[in-house]
Amino acid sequence: MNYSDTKIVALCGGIGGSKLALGLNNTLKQKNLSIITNTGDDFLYLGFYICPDIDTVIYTLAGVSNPKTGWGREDETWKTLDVLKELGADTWFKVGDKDLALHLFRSKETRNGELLTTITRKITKKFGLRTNILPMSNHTVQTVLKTEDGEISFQDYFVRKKCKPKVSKVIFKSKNPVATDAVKKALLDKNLNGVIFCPSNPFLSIDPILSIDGIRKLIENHNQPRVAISPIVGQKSIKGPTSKLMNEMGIEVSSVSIAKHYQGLIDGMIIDRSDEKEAEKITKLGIEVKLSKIIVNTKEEKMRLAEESVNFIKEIDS
Ligand code: FO1
Repeated sequence: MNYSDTKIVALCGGIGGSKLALGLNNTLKQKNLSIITNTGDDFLYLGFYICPDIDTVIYTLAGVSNPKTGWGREDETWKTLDVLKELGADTWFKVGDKDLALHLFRSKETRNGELLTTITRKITKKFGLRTNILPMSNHTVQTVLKTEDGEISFQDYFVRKKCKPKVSKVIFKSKNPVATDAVKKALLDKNLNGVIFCPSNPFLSIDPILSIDGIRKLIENHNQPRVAISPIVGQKSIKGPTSKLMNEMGIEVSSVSIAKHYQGLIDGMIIDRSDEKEAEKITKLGIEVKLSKIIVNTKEEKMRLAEESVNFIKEIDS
């Protein structure tokens, strides 16, 4: 199929979602792909402004990400962190030297009064990408987990506490954040073919994006097909703590639960072939189902899943 005129908006978190984002980036014309990225994980660490999901998407698409961790950069050195440790700083969050340069740049630009959207555009271009990587908001939205140990901010939960505390609820703290002009423009584009929900954690990575009223409404009322790729195969998450979190919040771990979670926001869902038995229940929710192999590791598999997602959008549209 020819994808040269296909325009897509994708919603994406970090490592899991960026695999599909990479496939889309290699399938479509970069300028025709907009990736609305979660910023609920952003935080200030040792004075640096860190946006892990934006950076993971940029590094992945630019081909410079660390293949072992999925976050940070390949061929990294850790001299600054070592010295910070010697100075007695609490270095629980591993920031390499090259990665640090990006955080320094973003922190400086922020102090100069630039918006996160503008800073991200500058960084994206410097990494040789024409893709529209769009922070979900220019305002602070903080993902906080209500746990047995009290309220914990996202990175404290995810990295410092290794996702161990039992979670009862996920909340997004913000002062009425609004959708950015760039996000609105991407979603309102008359030539847009559809919206893709990457297989990121729905509760920790996609919900923060949807917590912004303007974005949720634009997706809810969209007249082009919206398709999600399930982050669950069988009773397990493909990546990260999705299934642990679902169990703790009393949600059955299955693609059907993900479909229910996104009901009203999506027209179609791609689930793993091994979950074929779930298809009927999802169809009954008014959501079309496509079966595929959704665990993707190689570049070819990521492109194949990206093509299937776009083809699914075109099938729903026809
Ligand atoms: N994740 C970890 O598990 N440990 C780390 O020390 C760590 C450092 C880090 C530095 C920069 C960056 O952009 C991401 C980093 N991550 C680390 C990943 C990050 O915490 C998560 O991937 C996301 O926030 C969840 O999507």
